[in-house]
Amino acid sequence: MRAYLGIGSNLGDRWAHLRAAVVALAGLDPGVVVSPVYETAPLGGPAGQGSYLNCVARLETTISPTELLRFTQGVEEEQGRVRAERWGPRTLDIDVLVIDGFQCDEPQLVVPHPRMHERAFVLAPLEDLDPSAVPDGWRSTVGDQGDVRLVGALLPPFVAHPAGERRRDPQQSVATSEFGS
Ligand code: A4P
Ligand code: MG
Repeated sequence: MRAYLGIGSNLGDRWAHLRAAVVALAGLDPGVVVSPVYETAPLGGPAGQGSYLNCVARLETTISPTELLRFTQGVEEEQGRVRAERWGPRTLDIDVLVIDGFQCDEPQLVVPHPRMHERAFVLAPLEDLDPSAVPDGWRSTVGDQGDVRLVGALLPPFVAHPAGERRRDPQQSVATSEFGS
């Protein structure tokens, strides 16, 4: 199945947390594709929390939606995610936005993500990645895009293995390929 994931961080080394998320997702699909990265004003949560870095990833996987959620929650925990309060600052948040051909409305998994249509920090990178994934009219409902600023990009954390197999290379950190503030 093809899944779109929203990735956000507003605590600690935000670039490192996004990078770790993409490296982990690449373990599921070496062909994972990632949008540019946006710096975005926090929506909701406690006053005074820092701005977010947000991006969107697209991947193909054979695991189920529930297994994908469990996987992304494990990645959040690996990055030191602490769930103190809803919409509070977080090292890493990975939301399941859309899964092609799949809908679900269970407490633990609502897909498509019920708030994505009103969030420029989701729709701007999603449209960069795949305009066809944004239903007609959604962008116009977001209104002012001023709280969303393009700041950089993560490049794929993979190198071709000599035997032709693609695998993770810890020496080839995506940090070397990033730009942004
Ligand atoms: N859950 C249900 N559906 C999903 C889904 N599609 N993807 C459940 C992921 N999780 C889903 O999530 C709470 C519960 O939602 C989980 O138990 C899961 O089973 P959480 O990650 O523990 O808590 P949360 O993220 O604080 O809550 P929530 O409601 O998911 O918040 P949102 O809607 O993700 O908003 N501002 C900016 N600028 N950028 C951001 O990225 N993110 C949020 C979080 C708020 N403000 C933001 C940003
Ligand atoms: Mg979340």
